Amino acid sequence: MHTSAILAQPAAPHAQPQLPSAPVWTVEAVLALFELPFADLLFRAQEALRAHFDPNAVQRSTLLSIKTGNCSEDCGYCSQSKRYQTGLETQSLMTTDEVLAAARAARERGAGRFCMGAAWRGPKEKDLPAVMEMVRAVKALGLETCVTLGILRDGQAEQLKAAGLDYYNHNLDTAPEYYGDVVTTHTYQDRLDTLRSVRAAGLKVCSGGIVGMGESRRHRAGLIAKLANLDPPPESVPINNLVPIPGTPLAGSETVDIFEFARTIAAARVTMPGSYVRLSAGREQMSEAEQALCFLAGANSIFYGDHLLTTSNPGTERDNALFGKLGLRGV
Ligand code: SAM
Ligand code: DTB
Ligand code: SF4
Repeated sequence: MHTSAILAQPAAPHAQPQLPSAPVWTVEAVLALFELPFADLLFRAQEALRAHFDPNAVQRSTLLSIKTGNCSEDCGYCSQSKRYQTGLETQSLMTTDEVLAAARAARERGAGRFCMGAAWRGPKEKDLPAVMEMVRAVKALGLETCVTLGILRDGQAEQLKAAGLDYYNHNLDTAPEYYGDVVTTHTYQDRLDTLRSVRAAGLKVCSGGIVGMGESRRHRAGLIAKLANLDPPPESVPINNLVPIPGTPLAGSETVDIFEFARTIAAARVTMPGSYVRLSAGREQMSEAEQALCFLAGANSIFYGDHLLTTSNPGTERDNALFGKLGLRGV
């Protein structure tokens, strides 16, 4: 900008004192992390983890699909889009009693947070009171609450906050320049706008993405940079490994090797050291050693319970056995 243009700016009438801004992560800087020798990257990730967390404590969230399938959107990875023949059994919105039964069972198994997901582009005004009732009821069990309902309109995040919601999950999923290859029915800017309204309502943000959708390493670095540059970064960052769903456009995507997946987790840990980084979908397809590598790379959260939304997850017995072998403590 030309100097006279700067001088021409009128002073803000009630200028706020400038807060020190968070460091900005360029895509190049995140790519440089990906390119480190593997042991160097994992060492950086462990340093970051240990500066902020008990390195052997793993946060556990249980997922429940409260409304399944028949979604208007065309997300190329998703079993729940009505545009793809995935053989999914659809289900309309559950009752609060059904949700409560699942939340009680999750609490008994040791989950600390209960996440409710709905296959909507976004909630309609008429849907929100029922979801708010579920949030109130789950919260009253002493669990942290999270919902993932899609794009929010003005005022909806505030209503959810008033019902006692702790977290809203809304993933950026990939780099901005690759998003249009994955989804065409809404935009990256729609996702960012929802994250902004969630933050403005005082909710905690859960936002991450998917690895293995045919994206490049630069795209993976671009996703991590976008998340890390949110101000503040999300408190919770789920990193999903694509679960290929037959019938979806991305079902045939090439699998990303485990070292590249672990590098993505480590890059999230180094750039967002104070956030929970969740080893999310795709654990069912990983060996114990591969999951252990992801914990070494800085993951400190998982989905806990037999089911994700429409696909399976390792059972709690298997997870408890793995935690025993690794000396990890579920929280
Ligand atoms: N409809 C809402 C939305 O799209 O925001 C909430 C539910 S949506 C299923 C939540 C997230 O699940 C997606 O953003 C994506 O990151 C993840 N997801 C969905 N299908 C997946 C798959 N097959 N493999 C890995 N992650 C998946
Ligand atoms: C997230 O990042 N992963 C979860 C949760 N947030 C909602 C969903 C994973 C879905 C995996 C495929 C399925 O079960 O349909
Ligand atoms: Fe619908 Fe969410 Fe699946 Fe996209 S990811 S098709 S918005 S349920």
